[in-house]
Amino acid sequence: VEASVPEPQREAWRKHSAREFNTSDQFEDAVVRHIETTLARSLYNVDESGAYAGTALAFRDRLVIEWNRTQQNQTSADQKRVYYLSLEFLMGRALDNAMLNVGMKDVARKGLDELGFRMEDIIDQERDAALGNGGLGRLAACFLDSLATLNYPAWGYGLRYRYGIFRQEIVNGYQMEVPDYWLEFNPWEFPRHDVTVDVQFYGTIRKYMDDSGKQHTAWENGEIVTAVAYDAPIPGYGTTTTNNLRLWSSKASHGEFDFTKFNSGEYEASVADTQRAETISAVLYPNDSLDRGKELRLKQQYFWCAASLFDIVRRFKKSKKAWSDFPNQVAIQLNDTHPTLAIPELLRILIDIEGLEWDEAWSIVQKTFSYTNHTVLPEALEKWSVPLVQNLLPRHLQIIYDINLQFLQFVERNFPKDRDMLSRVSIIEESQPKMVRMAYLAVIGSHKVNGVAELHSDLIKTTIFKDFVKIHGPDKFTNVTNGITPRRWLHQANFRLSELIASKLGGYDYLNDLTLLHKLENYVDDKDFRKEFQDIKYANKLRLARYIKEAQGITVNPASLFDIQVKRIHEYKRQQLNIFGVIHRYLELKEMSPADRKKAQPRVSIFGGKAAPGYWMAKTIIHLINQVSEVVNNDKDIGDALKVVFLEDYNVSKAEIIVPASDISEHISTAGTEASGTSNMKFVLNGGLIIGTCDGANIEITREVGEDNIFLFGNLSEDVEDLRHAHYYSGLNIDPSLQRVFDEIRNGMFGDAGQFSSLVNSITDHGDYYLVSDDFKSYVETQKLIDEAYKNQEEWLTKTITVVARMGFFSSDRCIEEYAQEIWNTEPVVPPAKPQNGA
Ligand code: OX2
Repeated sequence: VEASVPEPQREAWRKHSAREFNTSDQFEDAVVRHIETTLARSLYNVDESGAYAGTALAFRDRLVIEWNRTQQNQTSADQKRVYYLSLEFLMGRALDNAMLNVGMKDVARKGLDELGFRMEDIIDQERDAALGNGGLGRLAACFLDSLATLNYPAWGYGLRYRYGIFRQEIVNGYQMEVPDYWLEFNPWEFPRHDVTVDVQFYGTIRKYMDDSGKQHTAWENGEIVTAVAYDAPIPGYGTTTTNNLRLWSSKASHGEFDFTKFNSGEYEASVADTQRAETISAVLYPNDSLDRGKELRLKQQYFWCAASLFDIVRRFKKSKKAWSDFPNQVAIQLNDTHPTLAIPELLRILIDIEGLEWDEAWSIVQKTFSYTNHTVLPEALEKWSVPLVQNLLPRHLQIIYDINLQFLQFVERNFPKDRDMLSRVSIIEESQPKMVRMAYLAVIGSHKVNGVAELHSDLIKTTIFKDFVKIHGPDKFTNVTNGITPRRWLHQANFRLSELIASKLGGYDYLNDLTLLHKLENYVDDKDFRKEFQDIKYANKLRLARYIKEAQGITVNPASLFDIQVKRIHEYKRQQLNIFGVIHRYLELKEMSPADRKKAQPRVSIFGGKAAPGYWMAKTIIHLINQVSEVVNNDKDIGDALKVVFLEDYNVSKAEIIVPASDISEHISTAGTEASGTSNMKFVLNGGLIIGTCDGANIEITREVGEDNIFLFGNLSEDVEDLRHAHYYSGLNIDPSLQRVFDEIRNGMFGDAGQFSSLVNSITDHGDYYLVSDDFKSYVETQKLIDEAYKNQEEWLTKTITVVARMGFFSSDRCIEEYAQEIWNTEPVVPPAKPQNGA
């Protein structure tokens, strides 16, 4: 560690070193001091937002102390670091998490109470950090929590979007997008104006020879944009390890505006440059599992990869180690193909700037990178047009061509008989225009490629990467089934349940070793335990019911069966199957006698999720759900038998209220389309059962909890292709009950039928790609089984306790251990002991 203060003065530093609060009294000191000095407010004008700010700043101080210590300690430990490159980090709120991770929530609650505030109201003041779309971004956030908790030296690298995912408003049943300006007050980030990187775009290539006759390539005359680092501390649970999340913000390289231009009268041009530069990190692309091929997106990707790589290389070079040591010091995980440009970028740095030969550079690159694939959906596999890359990143395109040449020569030597192989596996697709296939580049440039659940990891080996298994051998491909952090998704979201579990397991150790949950099975017959478990579920449903009333104005009975589907709206996730099922239920209820209707199991169908702004079919599905909600909820015949709710603006903090309140949650994607899913794990961990297809992690959840404790239905992934083929050649078999649903929609039961024709026709006339008609019957039958099962509350309770006890496998801690051992080859760093003087 480089020293800056000479030894004789260090004693003074140690004496005055910042101190952490430990008691509620010290906590109050810190809060009041921040409110009075940092915020310049006082007891005469402090509201809840002020109290939130004071509390956040008090905890921030604590985190910063641990963070500095962790970073120093990790640097001197000199071990391999992990860098998790992700264009999305869906962090949600930080305060509650910080309080629980450092174990000071009770202290803070007491302090806030003494200062005149309620903890829950203060927590509620914080805005979500919503720098992600869905599962991929939330997985990155869970991984950061686990990496810190397990004491791995790890950094996240991403973009600091000025606008995160849009806020969703429902107006007349339609989704409207409103910008999410989340940075107004963000106490969790630290601008590092001294940590900047100049990133180049466009420009030209010059080849030249040095005095010794060696060939060089220079990339010159481009446009420069500056990346500024913003750091956020990531505290581990029950450890002092506090890792770093570094997000890059873009700004013009000449500062606020270009004085030369300004002075020569080109005021507007000077401002326009600034804006163009700042646009790069301005907005998160709101597409989940969809690639749109837009230049600004490619700019974002390169800007972030170049800044991160420069930073990583700069850190490595300080160690003065040989380049061959680079992969022993650095592991870079590519979260999907979004950061794939990091591969040619590292080659460019090593060859063009550091002067390494190709072979040595390439070997370093392959040992450094590994790649996680999250989808087999063709529309989500990134491809960039060659002319676009050529213009924006001319040197990288050359390098990509060089990689491809070497690779194809290797393939040709090894598979001389398979003549089509070369065009199938080429990084360059020979289309009009030519395209760069990013997933192939990611596979070729990495030493390991993983899928995110067993079925998915098998599927990538037999579909999109089939040829690469032959070429590189099967060992390059592996599986790491996704997981979730039990800290946020149980301890924080469902504190009473966490407390109950701790009371039986003898403490909170299970939060660091989720497999300990299995001991709960000893209590399935324990009367008091059962009662408390059931009461907690009811209280969580009551909390959600209150929220539904407050947010949507709909009254729901918490004694009803709560059936929840919250996730991005996508045809493959099949919210349309769910809402058609709801309509079917409604029609059946309408036909019943009032006496029979009274006997029917009351249900609340709850939906939530955003549609990509340009995805019309998804928006139509949202509209249909809202129209059905309108009709059903206002039908006097129906009453409590059925309620339909669309919860506006689903996000992480709302998930923390929704997830603990489910009886049933829906994970009903067409088999083979959902790579894993992670909310399925969250719901079960909180004592909800699943209705689901044999897809993604549902399969492994079934294996763990037992077939009797999950409601599976629908066709299997191996049959999907044949069914699609049959639709095409022999037409569909539409079940009469589904036909009825379509008839009523077409007759205008839910408003103007024209609004929904594209949705219905996609099934009846356009091949039903997602197999809604094939799975409808078994879906509806399975829902009936659920109604029946729910009537026996004692058996239901036994199931829900049993599944919680069997969820130990799905902790993101387990994922991180697998990545560390199988992919990164890294070890934890023992956190430093706390200094004795209380500082
Ligand atoms: C999602 C997948 O759709 C989901 O199944 C998975 O659980 C999650 O990633 C985390 O692995 N964009 N989002 C995803 O894939 C892509 C592409």
